Amino acid sequence: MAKSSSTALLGFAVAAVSVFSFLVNLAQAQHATAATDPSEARALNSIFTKWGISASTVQSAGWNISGELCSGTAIDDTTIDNTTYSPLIKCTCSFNNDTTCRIAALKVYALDVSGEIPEELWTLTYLTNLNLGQNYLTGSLPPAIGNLTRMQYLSFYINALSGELPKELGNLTELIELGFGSNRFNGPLPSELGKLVKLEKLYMDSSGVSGPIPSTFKNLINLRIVWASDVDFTGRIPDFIGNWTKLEALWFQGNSFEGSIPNSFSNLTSMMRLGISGLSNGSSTLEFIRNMKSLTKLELRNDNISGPIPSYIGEFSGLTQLTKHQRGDDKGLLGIDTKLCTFSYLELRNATNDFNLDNKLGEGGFGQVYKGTLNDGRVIAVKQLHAGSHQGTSQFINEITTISAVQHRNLVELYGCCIEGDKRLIVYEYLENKSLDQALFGNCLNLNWTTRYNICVGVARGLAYLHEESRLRIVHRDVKSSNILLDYALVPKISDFGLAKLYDNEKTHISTQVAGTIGYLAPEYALRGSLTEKADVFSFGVVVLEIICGRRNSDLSLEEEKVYLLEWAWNLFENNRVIELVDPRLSEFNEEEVKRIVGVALLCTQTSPALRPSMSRVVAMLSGDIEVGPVTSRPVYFTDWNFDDATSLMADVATNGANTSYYISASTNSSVVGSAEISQMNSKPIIDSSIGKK
Ligand SMILES: *[C@@H]1O[C@H](CO)[C@@H](O)[C@H](O)[C@H]1NC(C)=O
Ligand SMILES: *[C@@H]1O[C@H](CO)[C@@H](O)[C@H](O)[C@H]1NC(C)=O
Ligand SMILES: *[C@@H]1O[C@H](CO)[C@@H](O)[C@H](O)[C@H]1NC(C)=O
Ligand SMILES: *[C@@H]1O[C@H](CO)[C@@H](O)[C@H](O)[C@H]1NC(C)=O
Ligand SMILES: *[C@@H]1O[C@H](CO)[C@@H](O)[C@H](O)[C@H]1NC(C)=O
Ligand SMILES: *[C@@H]1O[C@H](CO)[C@@H](O)[C@H](O)[C@H]1NC(C)=O
Ligand SMILES: *[C@@H]1O[C@H](CO)[C@@H](O)[C@H](O)[C@H]1NC(C)=O
Ligand SMILES: *[C@@H]1O[C@H](CO)[C@@H](O)[C@H](O)[C@H]1NC(C)=O
Ligand SMILES: *[C@@H]1O[C@H](CO)[C@@H](O)[C@H](O)[C@H]1NC(C)=O
Ligand SMILES: *[C@@H]1O[C@H](CO)[C@@H](O)[C@H](O)[C@H]1NC(C)=O
Ligand SMILES: *[C@@H]1O[C@H](CO)[C@@H](O)[C@H](O)[C@H]1NC(C)=O
Ligand SMILES: CC(=O)N[C@H]1CO[C@H](CO)[C@@H](O)[C@@H]1O
Repeated sequence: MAKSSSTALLGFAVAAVSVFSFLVNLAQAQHATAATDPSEARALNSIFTKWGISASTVQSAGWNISGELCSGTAIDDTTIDNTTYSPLIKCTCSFNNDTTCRIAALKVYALDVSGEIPEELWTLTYLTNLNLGQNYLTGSLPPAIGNLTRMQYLSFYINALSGELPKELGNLTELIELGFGSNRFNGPLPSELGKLVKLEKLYMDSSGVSGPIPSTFKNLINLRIVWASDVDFTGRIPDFIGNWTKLEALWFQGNSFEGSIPNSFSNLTSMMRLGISGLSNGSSTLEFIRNMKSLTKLELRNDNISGPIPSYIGEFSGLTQLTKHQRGDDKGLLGIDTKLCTFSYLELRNATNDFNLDNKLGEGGFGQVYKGTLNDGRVIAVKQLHAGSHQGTSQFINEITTISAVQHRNLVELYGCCIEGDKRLIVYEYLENKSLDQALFGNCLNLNWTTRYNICVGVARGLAYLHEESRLRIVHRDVKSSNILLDYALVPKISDFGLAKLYDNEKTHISTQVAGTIGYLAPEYALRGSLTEKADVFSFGVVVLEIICGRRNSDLSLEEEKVYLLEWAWNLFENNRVIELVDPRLSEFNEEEVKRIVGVALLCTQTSPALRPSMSRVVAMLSGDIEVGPVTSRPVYFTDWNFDDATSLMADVATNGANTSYYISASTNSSVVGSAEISQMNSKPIIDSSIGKK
């Protein structure tokens, strides 16, 4: 440890006189009317150096720091929250009577910065606003964080921070907002957090903490928004929450609470959005909502709610969503036995202009997707299941329950759904830039190398979250380019959870029904029905190759040696020619990154699931935090499986688009590949061949 920190200091000294000297130009600063405190400038310099944030990154964010750090956007009247620039600082120059400026706000948001938080950060004691959200920060939060006592807005949301939360967080008594959700912390919430009496917003969902909510939290009566889903909170939901009378939103879904919903909740008259799920060992009635006249969304699932929906609910004019589910009997998964009433069919028909073909966005798994605009102006994507779709109600419910139980930047967001008669519709956020396969193979977007690289990292993060970080461990089972959507900023979002399955990392599930898409299916799963999260890792590897090469995983129109992407990639890899894989449309790319990514893709597609890395390791490898391990064995592709009719199978798939999700009923016998009957879960019957006669 001591050795590495002295190396870091040396690195700083070298950097300070070369690339990063622009940050601290004291000679120039003397002419300015207000100058940044030199020790703060040095600290920031050092932090940015360690995080690999360069002068050009800063420049393109509209922050000109040649010369004086506290100038330009760092001192204009925006806040770090209402500009899109990142990284950015804000200075305040009004301390004492001197003209020294201090760093009052620091934003390093969504920059994919990785590594630990440099200790210099804890010397910036004038900070009131620190946003390090959506990066890949690792390591723990040290007690020194307690030195930043002026802090009002603090966010570490969506990172990979670990360890226990330091009790010194309780020293930050000016805090108004605190976000540490979507991280890998462990241990309890420190009782000292109860000292944060000014706190109004607390985001701690999927943070990894556990145990009971400390009794000191009774003091947090200024809380307005609390996100606490997907956290292993135990014990009863505390009665004192009924004293948080300013609460407008409270999310307690997927916790381990027991008992009932406290009666004191009836005092939460400002509540607008409330979700509670998975309360074991208790029973509640809906009586507590009597005075919640401002409710717009109420979601109660598996809470053993009894009694009728009260008649006064009609007076709740803002209530657009009431979801009341009870435990189902399917795969231990959250179940539904009542209708979701979120959007009416009529409303969605209206929104999509009667499912007008002009509004059709594409073909999702099992159904068509339309763009729509609701009366309130919100733009949505609506998936309408085919009348003849084989996706049954259970897959439909599966999709809704799975996706509503998870939340991540790289997963598509569910807005709601509608079942009316035999009509089944799912409503998602609308994503401007369509699907990855349309971008890659449809020539509609020109994705440059940086964008492609970021898409690989984003998809990897979404999967790492599903597999390792969310409390529900989920295998997606249908990872493919057409199931990855791109938002306005080309951030990838995984969609289509119709085939998703909960899994238990201790066990390999053997199933008789294999589901997925040919070309992306992991061999052990396709042949033996043996399912772990490593099946997704395989599919991810295939998608990555498609991203690099800008072509589908199989394409019969290409020269023979290129038809099967995995095979071609492996041949080039063996001959040290992987650069030839790169999409010819890319005029610029980074050769080192190409080699790294291809290495990762080949590791992910190893035949033995044990040789495939976990998705968190994939993220680390893609970010360059750890070395890409050795790729040892040639990946298996359909052509290697000795199917009697493998060629005709591939031909069928290729001509009809290798893009459709299938169910395959396979033998569970693991030593012999039994006859597997493939039937398509789509209206067009294409393939009806027997595979697997070894
Ligand atoms: C940035 O600041 C330097 C020094 O104050 C100045 O010379 C330069 O013109 C500025 N650049 C821009 C783009 O504003
Ligand atoms: C940003 O917020 C500050 C403080 O609320 C306000 O004064 C300023 O006008 C806002 N700027 C923009 C560009 O919205
Ligand atoms: C600032 O200057 C004023 C006027 O000279 C003086 O009264 C005041 O005490 C000074 N404040 C500080 C914090 O030094
Ligand atoms: C935190 O503050 C204490 C007391 O002011 C000081 O001794 C310590 O060095 C500070 N820690 C850091 C990391 O700045
Ligand atoms: C900071 O927090 C620690 C642990 O809760 C406590 O012992 C210490 O007194 C606090 N320091 C200050 C200045 O409040
Ligand atoms: C709620 O606040 C009141 C008034 O401060 C207090 O008397 C009561 O004990 C609190 N309830 C709980 C459950 O903490
Ligand atoms: C609601 O708050 C009032 C006033 O603080 C208190 O008397 C009452 O007991 C609370 N109701 C419940 C059900 O806790
Ligand atoms: C259920 O609640 C009862 C009474 O509070 C308690 O004795 C029992 O241990 C609880 N069971 C479980 C499984 O939590
Ligand atoms: C559900 O609530 C009913 C009372 O409404 C109770 O009899 C039953 O034991 C509860 N079930 C569980 C699993 O707690
Ligand atoms: C359908 O749209 C029209 C206007 O475009 C609106 O007046 C009507 O209320 C809408 N109906 C529903 C059910 O949303
Ligand atoms: C790559 O494309 C993105 C999005 O279109 C764009 O913001 C970025 O500047 C491009 N990068 C390069 C190096 O061209
Ligand atoms: C690269 C590209 O075409 N991006 C588009 C994504 O969507 C936004 C919003 O519609 C467009 O402005 C971009 O041009």
